[in-house]
Amino acid sequence: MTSDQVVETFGSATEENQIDPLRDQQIVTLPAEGEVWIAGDMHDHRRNFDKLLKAADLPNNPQRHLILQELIHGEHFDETGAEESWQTLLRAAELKADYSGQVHFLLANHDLAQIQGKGIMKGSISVCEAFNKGVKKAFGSSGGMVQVAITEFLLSFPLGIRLPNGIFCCHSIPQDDQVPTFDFSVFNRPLIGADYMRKTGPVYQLIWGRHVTPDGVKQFADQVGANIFVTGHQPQEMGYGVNGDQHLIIASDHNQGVVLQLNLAESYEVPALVRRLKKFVAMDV
Ligand SMILES: [Mn+2]
Repeated sequence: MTSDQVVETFGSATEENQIDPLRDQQIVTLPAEGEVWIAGDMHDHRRNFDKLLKAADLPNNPQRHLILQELIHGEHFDETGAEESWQTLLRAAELKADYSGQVHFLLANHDLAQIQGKGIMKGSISVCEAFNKGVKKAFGSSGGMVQVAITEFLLSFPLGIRLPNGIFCCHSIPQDDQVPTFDFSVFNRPLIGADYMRKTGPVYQLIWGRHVTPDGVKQFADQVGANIFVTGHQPQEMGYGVNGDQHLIIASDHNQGVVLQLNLAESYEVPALVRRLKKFVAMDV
């Protein structure tokens, strides 16, 4: 693909995110029919991503929705330190462009760091700089143009996806002490620069939250009007973690990683959700 084609693909996917008929401001609401497959953090795990797309088989399953998050910043480094997760992000953008009604994204903290060009280190390396180096390596003098298209694409991701059965998907939940002062209007209005600010911005607080307790989850759920949250963000060695009776955490970036496969017409409590988890290692595709 040429840089022009790549920019065009990211541009189409950006537009599809923005004009999504299921979207109202920063929330996408899925219909009460069909299925949804929810993936956790992917971090450029290409084997799992391949399996996911193959198994989901979107062209032959038009009733199936797919939720993706935190696709970038993985382990594919070359000898010069260029990191190449833009390739997986591009595949996801192609998928959105081709199956716009079925593919949905959630904004994650690694996306925000990449938008801002800083904020996450891996040892002494900035993963954002390594990502940009990968783009530059592939597109040379057009790298800057591609980088802008990627930034626009990441900025077009919604913050939350509401399922008709009371489940709310987002990348993370604000830490407990931020919930009482959290600006819940962030879901229902256009975003401004201050929303993304480190520590104080509600977007930042939402997607960087860690160590949230079941009490914090309950407070947040009451305000959002949800029963159960399905999030990513916190690493899960066994692929998932149960945080009280209103919060399931999933991860998709290793062999024990999982995807959550739900029927949109059914209701679930957390134990039932756990039974609907499918491990990538057990996916025979
Ligand atoms: Mn994260």
